[in-house]
Amino acid sequence: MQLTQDQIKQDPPQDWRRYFTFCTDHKVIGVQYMVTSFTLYLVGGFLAMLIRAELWTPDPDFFPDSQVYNGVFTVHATIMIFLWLIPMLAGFANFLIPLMIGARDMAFPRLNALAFWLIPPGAILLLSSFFVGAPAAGWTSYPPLSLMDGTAGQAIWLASVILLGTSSIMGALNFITTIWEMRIPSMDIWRMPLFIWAMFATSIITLLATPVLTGALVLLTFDLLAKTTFFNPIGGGDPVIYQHMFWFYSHPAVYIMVLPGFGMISEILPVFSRKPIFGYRAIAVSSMTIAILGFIVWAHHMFTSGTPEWLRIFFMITSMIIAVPTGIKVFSWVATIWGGKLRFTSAMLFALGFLSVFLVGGLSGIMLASVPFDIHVHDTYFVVAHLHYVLFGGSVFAVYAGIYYWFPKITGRMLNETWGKIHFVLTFVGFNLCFFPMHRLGLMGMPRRVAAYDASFTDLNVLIGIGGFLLGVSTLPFLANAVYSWIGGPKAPANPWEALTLEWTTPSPPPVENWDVLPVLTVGPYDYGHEGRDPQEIIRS
Ligand code: HEM
Ligand SMILES: [Cu+2]
Repeated sequence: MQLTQDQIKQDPPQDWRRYFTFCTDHKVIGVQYMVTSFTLYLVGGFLAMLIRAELWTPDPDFFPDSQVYNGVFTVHATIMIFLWLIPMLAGFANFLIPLMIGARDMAFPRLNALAFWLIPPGAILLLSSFFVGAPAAGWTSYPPLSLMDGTAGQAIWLASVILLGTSSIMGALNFITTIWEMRIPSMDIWRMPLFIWAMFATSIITLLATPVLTGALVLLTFDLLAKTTFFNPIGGGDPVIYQHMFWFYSHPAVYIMVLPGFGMISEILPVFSRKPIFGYRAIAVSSMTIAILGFIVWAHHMFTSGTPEWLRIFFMITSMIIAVPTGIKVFSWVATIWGGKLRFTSAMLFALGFLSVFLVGGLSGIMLASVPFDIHVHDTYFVVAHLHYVLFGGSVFAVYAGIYYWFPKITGRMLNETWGKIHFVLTFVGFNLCFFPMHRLGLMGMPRRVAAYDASFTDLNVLIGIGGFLLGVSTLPFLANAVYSWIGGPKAPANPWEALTLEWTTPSPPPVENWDVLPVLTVGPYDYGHEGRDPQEIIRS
């Protein structure tokens, strides 16, 4: 069929202006996601500084109105989950999936652009809630608390999260279809890079779990605005049903936030160890196992919600079992670096940092999975310590590792390694100083989500505050490095780290449609150190 002039698309602008358009190039969309979500990370981080300022002293003096404090931590958490980690990882997925599987774009480019363009309105909505009284019921938004006061802020929160959930469902559809249908013919599933396996598992979770959250939030919206009583006990509703629906999404969602990070770590460790990944199939299969098991552990968040004994035992056992596939990964990563020729680049440092701190979060997770222990520390700072060890120590460290690793491919420029290392040290020290003492604070009995606390907790809170502010400062060298390098850093070659996955076979940054001639798969993704296969060997011979 002959295309009419109207149907032939106008060439989109090729300079920076394309980032502000409804562009369908997966690489542009990837960068749009990453830059937007990083900006929101700074906003969420600023709110975290406000939280630490309030908790510097036992009295509610920084925010004399504690409801404002409640709004600050609610919006902080909502941003960190729905506007920073989930979209940031979607950004990596967008940029990398087609490049790693030898495709020219995503399966549904326009749906892809639409998914991104739902994020800015979601963000603006959420932040605008501060003008009408921010939502104050926590990121979990449990009824009846969320139905009590501050209707406008709560309604805005609901609209925003429903919008963002819709965006991630669209993204997941695209990722699954692209991975399944668009690999170059020579790439069977056992030659897919592990990041691709991880994104496949993640997208299945997103597709199955997010609609349940949306359902719960729509019903909550009715309760809030139309005064129905699905969850409101005053009219005979059941608030615990909301908790089940919420956690049916939100436990799997922790894997939505960490599986892509696992995938990135599996790419980075072999490159900087010059060794094949240990246990490729075990890592791939464990991602799928986590995706399945992740759906039968949710009620471990509800051990104190009056759940019957048999149910608690069931969820305690399944929660402990999920540590097995996670442990398989950690074991494989350690075995990968064991005896390798390690190169301590910034990406590698963040990957190793990830390994050490994520392990702590995994262990406190197993502790929390035990019903008697959880009843003791539920809703204390111990939980806050655990979730930051897995979400910051896990996901954020992995995101930084990924940024240092793929920045040359994305921007065509190298980041400064010295500043990268300074960034790593500040982050690692600040992180542990901020979040490790929270374990102790929780065991001592300090409740989470409060602006005022008993004076006996002051010393630890000051220490945590210092760590928190250090963590805030640690972002600055990164920010300066990223901006400066993007504008004027040294030009990046196609394959600066001598890696074997397909994204490194095209120039940095890759051209529109990725390759002039599609690459041919000649080596496996992790064939490092094999005679004649490792690019380093090839260069030497
Ligand atoms: C070994 C695996 C894990 C187990 C057994 C586990 C167990 C638990 C349990 C039982 C709680 C509830 C604590 C309470 O409220 O009393 C919890 C909270 C939490 N976990 Fe994990 N966890 C694990 C891994 C993870 C991972 C990988 C992430 C994220 C990447 C994560 C993120 C969270 C979050 C965000 C919360 C707090 C939820 C809230 O109340 O806001 N966990 N975990
Ligand atoms: Cu959970």
